[in-house]
Amino acid sequence: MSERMRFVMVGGFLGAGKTTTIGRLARMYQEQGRKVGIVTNDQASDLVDTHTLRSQGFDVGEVAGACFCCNFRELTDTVAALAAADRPDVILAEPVGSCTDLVATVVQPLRQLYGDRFSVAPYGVILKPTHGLKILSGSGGSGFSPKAAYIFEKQLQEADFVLLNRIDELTPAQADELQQLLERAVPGTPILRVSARQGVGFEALGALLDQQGDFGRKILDLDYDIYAEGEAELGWLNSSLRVQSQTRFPLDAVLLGIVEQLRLRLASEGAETAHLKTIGLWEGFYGVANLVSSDSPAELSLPSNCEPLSADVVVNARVAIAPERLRELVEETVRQVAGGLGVAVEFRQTQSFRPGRPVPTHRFAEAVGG
Ligand SMILES: Nc1nc2c(ncn2[C@@H]2O[C@H](COP(=O)(O)OP(=O)(O)OP(=O)(O)O)[C@@H](O)[C@H]2O)c(=O)[nH]1
Ligand SMILES: [Mg+2]
Repeated sequence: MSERMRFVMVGGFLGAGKTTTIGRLARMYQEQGRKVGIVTNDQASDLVDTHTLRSQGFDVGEVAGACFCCNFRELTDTVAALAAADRPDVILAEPVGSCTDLVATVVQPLRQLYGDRFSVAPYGVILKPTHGLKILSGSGGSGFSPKAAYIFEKQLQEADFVLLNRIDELTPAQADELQQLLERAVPGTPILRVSARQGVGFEALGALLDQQGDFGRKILDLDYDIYAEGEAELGWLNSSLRVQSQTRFPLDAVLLGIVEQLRLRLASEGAETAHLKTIGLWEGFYGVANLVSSDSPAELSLPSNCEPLSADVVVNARVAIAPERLRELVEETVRQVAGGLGVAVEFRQTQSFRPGRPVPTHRFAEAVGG
């Protein structure tokens, strides 16, 4: 057992593929005989990602209610709780997808305050092709305002390396175009093409993450006013509910139906989706449906293939729309989809809001090495 835990944080915009990447990395580390703990993060409680990763059998701690940078203490407490239960060799951490400045507010504080406990891996950021193409080409029409696009670009600028994800669905020409845009946006930053879904490029990713050296030092020059305003343009919603019926119903149809119907409603309001995801859970079965932009299809990314009498469902939505409107649309859609399948809905808890201004616990303007 090495004396320090390896801390691997994987960043990237909302819906870029962080949770998928972390799940795959966790399996890879386990196959190498390394014990893994995962930390998820959100501005609110009821996280689809925590359920998704726990359902895969991983030990997951959750920092809910504020991002890692603004609740740094809870990040280290959550890691300590994982370590007390069954000390991991590797901690995989997923920050909120609208967060940036993570090198100054998480990587450097871990190095400078907790260097005895953690050895921090190079910081990789995932590029989301759908919005990346529009934002990096400057062609406009990403569906997000320039302030939200600013966050997207800043996230890439602090990366030690960038992962060009979803190459399974990009043509070679599209991948080349994105690579060129990235080379212009973040010159000198290594770029690795991956498919988190299929595992393409993960051996190379593992090697990048295992590197020792002078990483995690790219402290951003960041305008916190623009950052805060960009983040606040997103409507945020986390909702947990229960669905049940007298007769068995296809859980996947509920999940996909919710995402597909919301896709149509949000499109008719001209509201760009950053990530809309829903998980359904029933007795060890689970299914997940997602939408990652207005111009991609709703997708059942993990089918549950089950027909229960009841299930717990969690919906997380991050959309450029007023949070009150987002809540109405989600509630109407869930009732409509469930009703169409003869399923009753009980909403348990819903939080919807605009993220508040980020106020980091620590911000180190001077970097130290690994
Ligand atoms: N085709 C394809 N889909 C992918 C790939 N990686 C992720 N996805 C899908 O993209 C969607 C978003 O993936 P997540 O891993 O949940 O993204 P995330 O960055 O964790 O999202 P947030 O936590 O909401 O910021 C899901 O439907 C995934 O199945 C990939 O390599 N190829
Ligand atoms: Mg995630």
